[in-house]
Amino acid sequence: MSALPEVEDVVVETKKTYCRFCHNYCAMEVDIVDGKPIAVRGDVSDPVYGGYTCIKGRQLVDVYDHESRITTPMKKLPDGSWQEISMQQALDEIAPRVRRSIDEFGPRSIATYCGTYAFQESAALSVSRAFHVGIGSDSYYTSVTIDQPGKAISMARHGMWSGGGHSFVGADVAIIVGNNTLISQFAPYGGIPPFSPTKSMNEGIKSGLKMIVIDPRRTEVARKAHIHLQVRPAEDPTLLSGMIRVILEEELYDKDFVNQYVDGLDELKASVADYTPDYVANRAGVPADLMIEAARTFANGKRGVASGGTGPNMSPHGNLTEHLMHVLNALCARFNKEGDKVPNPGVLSPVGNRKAQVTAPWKSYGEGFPQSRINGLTQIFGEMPTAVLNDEILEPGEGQVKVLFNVGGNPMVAWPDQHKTKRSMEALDLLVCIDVKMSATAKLADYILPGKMCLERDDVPVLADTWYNVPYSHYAEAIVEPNGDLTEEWEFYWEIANRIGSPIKLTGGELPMDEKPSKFDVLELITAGTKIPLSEIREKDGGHIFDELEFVVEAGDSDAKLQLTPAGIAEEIVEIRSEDLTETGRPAKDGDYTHLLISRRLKHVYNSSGQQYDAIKKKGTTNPAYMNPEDLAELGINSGDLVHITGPGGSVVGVTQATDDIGRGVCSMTHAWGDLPSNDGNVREIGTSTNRLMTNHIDYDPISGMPRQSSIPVTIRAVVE
Ligand SMILES: Nc1nc2c(c(=O)[nH]1)N[C@H]1C(S)=C(S)[C@@H](COP(=O)(O)OP(=O)(O)OC[C@H]3O[C@@H](n4cnc5c(=O)[nH]c(N)nc54)[C@H](O)[C@@H]3O)O[C@H]1N2
Ligand SMILES: Nc1nc2c(c(=O)[nH]1)N[C@H]1C(S)=C(S)[C@@H](COP(=O)(O)OP(=O)(O)OC[C@H]3O[C@@H](n4cnc5c(=O)[nH]c(N)nc54)[C@H](O)[C@@H]3O)O[C@H]1N2
Ligand code: SF4
Ligand SMILES: [Mo]
Repeated sequence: MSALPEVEDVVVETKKTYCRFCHNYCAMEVDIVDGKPIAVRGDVSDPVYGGYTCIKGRQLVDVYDHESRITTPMKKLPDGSWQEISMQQALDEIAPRVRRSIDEFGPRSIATYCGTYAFQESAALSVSRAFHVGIGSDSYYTSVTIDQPGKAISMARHGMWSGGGHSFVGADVAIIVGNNTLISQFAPYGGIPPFSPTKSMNEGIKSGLKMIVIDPRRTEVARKAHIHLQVRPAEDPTLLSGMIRVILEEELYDKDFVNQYVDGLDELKASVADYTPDYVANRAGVPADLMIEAARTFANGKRGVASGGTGPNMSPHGNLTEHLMHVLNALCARFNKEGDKVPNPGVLSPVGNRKAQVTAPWKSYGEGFPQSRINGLTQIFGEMPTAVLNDEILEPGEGQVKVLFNVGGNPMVAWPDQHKTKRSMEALDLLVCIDVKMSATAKLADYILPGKMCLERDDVPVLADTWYNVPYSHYAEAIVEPNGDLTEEWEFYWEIANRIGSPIKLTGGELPMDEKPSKFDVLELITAGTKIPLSEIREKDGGHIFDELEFVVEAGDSDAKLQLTPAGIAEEIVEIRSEDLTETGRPAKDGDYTHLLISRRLKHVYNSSGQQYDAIKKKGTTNPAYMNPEDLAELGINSGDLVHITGPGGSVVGVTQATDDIGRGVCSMTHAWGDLPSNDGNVREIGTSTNRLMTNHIDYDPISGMPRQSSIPVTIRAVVE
């Protein structure tokens, strides 16, 4: 069992937990000696994960005590050097500065940005949000608004089927738009189950599932597809409009369902009328007959789902693309009907009925919501748009952000417009980073507070609760000793709230302020009213399926309808169709560029996390600029040579890597690598950030403010070395 030789007085304990390196939360067993982890492996007895782990998760021992780990709070001195201080001192110094900023500039001067690691600490989001409500600050930001905000925006505009949608498991057809679950382990809304993507895909295909993948890259998932539509980047709205037109023209949709539950059919028909197969083929770069076959295959299936990932959300018209996936699902009635079993009603979600009816659309942004001062934007689903947080920091006047808590995020490499991010981080009165290493952003901080890593804290998978296909949950207790003077993310907010006398109110009640609550107590307040009490989940040793949660869709009693063409949608579809195209079929408005740079994920790292570990370094120390071999030949360079990549916002140097899985004129590159722009010289050792390529003031989404984080028009030239 143990990685250590049998030595008499070494006591090895083995405990169950789950990995939180990424949001896939694989169940694990950890060998522990003297409160420290010495070995980790997948928990083969877990009913969902069955022992699966990836290279990232297998580094948790290194994560615990790697030399790069910050284990003591650090304070930046006026001369730019760092001083190690205690956590108590750091909190005692930060709190009065927060108080002063609120008093002098108003509560909105205090902002939080929750990055990816705030999502892994299961109390961080609820407590940080409640802290902001407590101090009366709307300046609450997360990475969701620079990720796939189109999902929530489009669902709110379209409405929702209360009985839930079909899932990938049991489907005979699936459309997957720009989502590469085999690498990202991510597909929360109807895509390939991220917990067992290979198994689910193979089992599905064996029983007749036809996958239709829409992606400019022949991805790991696309290689398994029945049809791969290798779309030109950013042309999903065109392609999906064309497919919808086929389904409507050939009357392949579910007429009974549409008559009873759906509004806007005629307007939709009119708006897609000009998306003829030839037009779509020319513009989206997809053979017309293959596009038609894909539309027919989807519509003729009995169970299925259309869903998407980050690629299309980060390309222009991302909200529309998400909407058109809803349209496909609505037209083909891809929903659980009355009497159908709901595979996972959610273990940690509040008890609620599932009915065969539409939940009417709701407002999630716009008039009546807190206004951003930038680009006419507003809060969306309770969050300010991260794409303009830099401007909220730089723009003087009432509401200017002066203090930023960066919780498990790395704005310097992850936010669009890297040059502006640098200016804004430097303009802040106070930047506090909760991180585990000296990230590009942490270098600019006033205080770095070391966070606990996953094995050092209690967590429960609140985030993934409804992503499972079965009612599964797992309470992980802290199983090793904290390796330093650390804080949990929620704890930081409690400490500050406590010092400035502000409340933190959670679903189940207010956090006590006289004495710090335990993590379990905090999680209980967050998950109050759930189907299975938290204590029951904690009692299980490891992950557990709560089979007793049987939910069946009940009869509906509402006459609400799903909206195919909510305000603005038909106009947007028509407007795209009216754009001038160049001879090669691409929109003329984008001007001259040589390539469209699309985003992607790499298996061995998680955004800007993981790059420092030895085993991961062996997989590569840069984020390659993947290009078609013919493009490299035209530039007169070989795979591995350097290129200048220049976009509307700036220029980076990338290391090329030849690949056949993208066509000519496309460059596929992952985003959050590299360091501050001043440390650019060694791209082969640290990579670079594609977020320097764009600015956030052109080509941005009118609702989320997101500029093109994928399908970025760039010009690529060889570097003469
Ligand atoms: N061009 C382009 N831009 C993108 C994207 C893209 O595809 N293309 N993707 C977008 C998406 S989807 C996202 S989610 C964002 C990501 O945006 P961010 O979340 O801001 O970026 P990350 O690189 O994930 O930052 C994670 C930080 O958490 C730190 N960390 C690691 N472990 C821990 C821990 O245990 N505790 C704490 N407190 N911190 C820890 C890491 O050192 C790192 O500094 O980027 C977005 N930006
Ligand atoms: N190993 C690993 N796992 C991760 C991450 C990581 O960095 N590493 N990051 C995590 C994060 S923060 C997130 S949000 C998820 C994201 O999970 P996914 O959405 O699955 O992310 P990607 O693997 O980048 O897949 C996006 C796909 O979109 C395609 N694409 C790009 N532009 C377009 C376009 O215009 N149209 C279409 N149709 N496709 C396009 C790309 O080729 C790519 O295959 O992954 C998470 N999981
Ligand atoms: S990093 Fe790997 S092992 Fe850890 S949760 Fe994600 S997929 Fe699982
Ligand atoms: Mo993300």
